[in-house]
Order: sequence, then C-alpha cells, then structure tokens
Amino acid sequence: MESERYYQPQAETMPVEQIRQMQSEKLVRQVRHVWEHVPPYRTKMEAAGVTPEDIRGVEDLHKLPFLTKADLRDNYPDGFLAVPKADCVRIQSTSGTTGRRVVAFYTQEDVNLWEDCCARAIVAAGGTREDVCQVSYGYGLFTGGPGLNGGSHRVGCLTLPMSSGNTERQIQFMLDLGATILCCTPSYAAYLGEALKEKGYKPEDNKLKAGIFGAEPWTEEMRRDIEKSLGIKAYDIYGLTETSGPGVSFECREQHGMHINEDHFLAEIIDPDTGEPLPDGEKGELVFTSLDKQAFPLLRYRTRDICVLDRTPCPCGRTFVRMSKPMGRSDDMLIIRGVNVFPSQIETVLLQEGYAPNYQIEVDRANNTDTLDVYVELSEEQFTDTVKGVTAAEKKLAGAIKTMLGINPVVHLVAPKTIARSEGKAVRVVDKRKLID
Ligand code: DLL
Repeated sequence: MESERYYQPQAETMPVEQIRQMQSEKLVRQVRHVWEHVPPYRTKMEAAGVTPEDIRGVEDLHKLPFLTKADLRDNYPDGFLAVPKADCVRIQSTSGTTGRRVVAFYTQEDVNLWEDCCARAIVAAGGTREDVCQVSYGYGLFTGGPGLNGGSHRVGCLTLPMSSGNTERQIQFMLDLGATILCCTPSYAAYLGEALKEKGYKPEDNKLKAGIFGAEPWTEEMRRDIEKSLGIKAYDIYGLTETSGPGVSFECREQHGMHINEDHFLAEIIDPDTGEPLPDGEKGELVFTSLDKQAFPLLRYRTRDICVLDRTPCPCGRTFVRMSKPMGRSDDMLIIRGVNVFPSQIETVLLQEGYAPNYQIEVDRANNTDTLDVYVELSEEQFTDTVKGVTAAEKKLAGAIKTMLGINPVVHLVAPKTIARSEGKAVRVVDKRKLID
C-alpha cells in the first residue's frame, strides 16, 4: 500500500503526551483570553466561582461552566466576539434560523487554521495538488462551501467552486473537467450517483476517486451505495459553525471513526442529563473547547451530538482521538437537506400565521432527497373553508415556513383532532429516515 500522507505530519502524528501538554498550555491561555474579552462567559465563570488561576491544565477543564447554543443566541450578534471587529475578516452563520442566528466571527488567522483543518481532511482522503476538487457544498453563510474551498486551495488542488444545486451543471463540470474529489452532503452525493446512472453513465465514466461527505448523519449502508454508484472511496467529515465549520474531525483511509484535530479542539464526552464527564469509550454528548480560535473562542461548548471517543491507536499513524459518527442528538434538532431545523421554528410560524400549535412534522427520504411534510390541524371555524381556500392556505403557510427555514415543505391542513396523540402528548416529529446504523 502507498505510504500514508499527512498535510501537517508533525501535528497529526504528535505523541499523545505531547498533545496533552500542548492542550494544557493552550487551554490556560485561551481561558485568560475569554475571561478578559467575553463578558457573558466571564459572568458564567464568576457564577461558578472559577477564575483563570484555577485552570492550570486539561485536568481542570471540568471546573469551567458549559456553553450552549442558547447562550450564543442570547448574546446575538456579537456578545461572544473576543477581538475588535476591525481584526475580523469574515463571518459565517448557522443555517435555517431567522432572527437570532448564531454568528461566528473569524480573524485571518482563524480562517487559516480552519482551512488547514479542511486540508488535512482532503489529504487524508488522498488529495494532492494533482487533484481536481469539486466543492458542491453550499457557499455563503453555510460553512461547507467556504471551508472545503479553502482546504482545497491549501492542498493546491484545482478547485471547482460549484456550490449546491443545478445537478446538470454539476455533472457537466465533473465530467468535462475531470473532477477527482467530490465534496458535498452524503445525500447529494447519492443523488448525483443516481442522476449519472439515469443519464447512462457508469461509475468508470467519471474520474472521481474520493468523496468528502458530511454536515448530516449518514449510515454505513449509504456509504457503500455511494461508493458503488460513483466508483469512489467515501470519507466522513464533521464540524459545526460554532467551532469554525467542517474539519473539526475527518476520516482517514481506515474509515473507522473521525480523527479530531486535537491540537485545535479539546474534546470531552459528558452525560447529557447530569453534565458529568464520562470516560473514553462511553456514549454521551460531545463537548468542544476551541484552543486557538481568537475571534470566537468557545469553552466547553455543548454540541448536542451523541458520540463515542476511541483512543486506541489508528493504523494510519495519526495520533488524534477518533470520534464515532454522531448517533443522535440530545436535543430535538433535525437536519433536513443539510439545513438545521428545530420543530419550535415551525411552531413559531404556525402561531404567526394564526394556527393553533397542533401539528406533526414528518421527515422522510425519497430518491436520496429529504422530504418535509407538515400536518397542521385546522380549528373548527377554519375547517369550514372551501377546498380552494384550503389549498391557498396550504400554499401560504408553506411559503411562510420556507421563509423561516430556507427549505420547501409540503403543508397538509387536516381536520380538527386528527393528529395522533400518544398518551395525551402530541408526537411532534416522525422521522422515517433510517440515518443511524
Ligand atoms: O454542518 C458544518 C459542516 C459542513 C460539516 C460540511 C461537515 C461538512 P452546521 O450547519 O452548524 O455545520 O451543523 C452542525 O451538523 O452538530 C451535527 O449534528 C451535524 N453534522 C455535521 N457533520 C456531520 C457528520 C456543518 N459528518 C451539525 N455526520 C452538527 C453527522 C453531522 N452529523
């Protein structure tokens, strides 16, 4: 087998004790930076009776209070900004939420580190400067496109900044320019595979060798299907806007867990109910502390992703801990067509549009594309409407939900008291996709 290649070999294969030492030093520095420049987190530390002097290394991490998405939203837009705005060169933002989105700020150095993380993922997937990298994640506020675009430049690949959508054009550029690496969501990769087949192309008709897929849950079964339909090796990549974006962790050729870039991110697993740290190997909620980020540093940020950490040595030679694929969430967030959706957002729209909050959200997958159906009960008065009136009302409500989420739902207005209640409590979400193995 070809010898393993790394983008930053010194960091990626650093002895474990050295990583821990480095994390301790960076943590002490980062806690002081946050204490001095992020008043809302300082208030949390004061409430917990912790000062920077109490944090002497990673063994003291558990003393720090947790940070949640709600903290960030409450301090919208820039309450967690830790440097002067003039030192920032970029923002990115979470998908699908209007109003109080989470806005992540970056200095140039933050962007550089983020792009390095994405470059590590591309090299781990076999990328070199000879490659043609088609980036079909969305560009804009979403981190997928900009992150992988930057990583691809750093590796020196010829980058095709396709963004998402327009499948005809994706296929044309993929074939005409000989794309060798594809970066997009796994559901879009599966969709492209089908679209190619429908056009009569076989897997060997494209030059792709690898795909870097993430931003949403996907199963091993889906991986096998994509690998077969595109004739590639499919790699997982993970990240979240709050921690920069994609590249917090990535798969190597072993395809057995994603290596967390531990020189930049300190990972913990906690019990989502008690907040107690759990030993490695136990399943719980993933919590990140960003060790280098300057503009938007986060200490003990609760991702709500349920995972397991694996510290056994990896045959690829990388010493960074591996995280499992996320196995679920400790909150009710859904990822639909790559967009993060909270049921409460849909509820907000219903109330604004004059409906009672009796609804059910049904998510499924047809032709590798997520579908979103929203069933809404009409009140007795609303129910007397004509069919024409109901259809118009469904369209109007669908439009309002689309404005809130950025994705198109199918709205079904149904008769009063027809939505199933279990034990008196409405079931808000029915997710028919089998996204977890
Ligand atoms: O999805 C960043 C990203 C872009 C990752 C491109 C990978 C590739 P957000 O939109 O903030 O950021 O959503 C973050 O998506 O907390 C997970 O629940 C989920 N997620 C991200 N990657 C994966 C993955 C981007 N590989 C949220 N597998 C996270 C499963 C994932 N879920």
